[in-house]
Amino acid sequence: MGRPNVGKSTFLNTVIGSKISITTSKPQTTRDRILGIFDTSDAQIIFLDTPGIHQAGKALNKYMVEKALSTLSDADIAMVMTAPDETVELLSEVTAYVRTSGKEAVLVLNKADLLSQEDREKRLGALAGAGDFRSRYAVSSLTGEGIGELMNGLKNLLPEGPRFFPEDMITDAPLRFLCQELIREKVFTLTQKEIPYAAAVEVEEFREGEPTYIRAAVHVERPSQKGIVIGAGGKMLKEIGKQARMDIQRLLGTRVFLELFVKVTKDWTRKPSRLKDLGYK
Ligand SMILES: Nc1nc2c(ncn2[C@@H]2O[C@H](COP(=O)(O)OP(=O)(O)OP(=O)(O)O)[C@@H](O)[C@H]2O)c(=O)[nH]1
Ligand SMILES: [Mg+2]
Repeated sequence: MGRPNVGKSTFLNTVIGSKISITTSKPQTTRDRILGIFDTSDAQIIFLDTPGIHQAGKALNKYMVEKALSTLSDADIAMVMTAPDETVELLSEVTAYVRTSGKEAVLVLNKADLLSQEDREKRLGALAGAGDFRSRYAVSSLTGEGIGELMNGLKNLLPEGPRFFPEDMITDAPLRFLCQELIREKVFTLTQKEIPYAAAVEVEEFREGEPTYIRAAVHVERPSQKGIVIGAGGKMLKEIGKQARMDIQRLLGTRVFLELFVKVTKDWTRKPSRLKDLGYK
């Protein structure tokens, strides 16, 4: 759990050792719960990545925050993630929900690589004032620093029980969903202003093979946005497709033929029924 952009999804990918959750430098990237399975000889820890907690106006944003909260209610421990530039006030928006849930919480200051050793302790000490934490850690999801210590701490807090998933499984997300997210990641990074927040991706056809054939639609809210996503002479859509295809090939281990379209689904971020149609349910 945490505010947008603190590095929750980057952390998940680092711990799992594979890109299962998309990450960008823009806030509100993650829109769903993404499950990652960490498995070692003596423990299996299921990490649940969530959308960042924020003040939600539109139906899509409400969906995201509700997703984060319903995921919290499924968890044994709330791992509250923060970053050096956060304040106690911002973090309190997250810890208020954690308190209501009654879950045990640990505080994780991510992006510790941006701070000196001395400043890490100071920031952790100050931010810990936002909640009631069993323990606190400073980590870097980019360098991996501090993550071993955190994992040991989590192991000690978790209840004993059998493995929930097979040892070699890393996520419960279907390939189709992962491909859709990789395409969305490219839309998010390559477009600007309101476009990333007005876009959803829907895989319409997925035929595994050599090459794997994927046809996907990028949904935007208005005709003017469609033009931007396509770009002059189709340049933008081509670049989105090129970058997504490379990531999808890596994921699937096959060559990929990716066909992308742009569709206008008027005001989909504001209409709960449209959200459902686009897979946010
Ligand atoms: N320096 C540094 N940057 C990081 C670290 N972890 C993540 N980042 C960067 O922070 C940005 C946000 O990362 P995400 O993993 O997408 O953040 P998030 O918390 O999942 O964001 P939302 O999905 O929007 O809630 C990206 O540009 C990452 O590269 C870290 O440990 N150190
Ligand atoms: Mg994320």
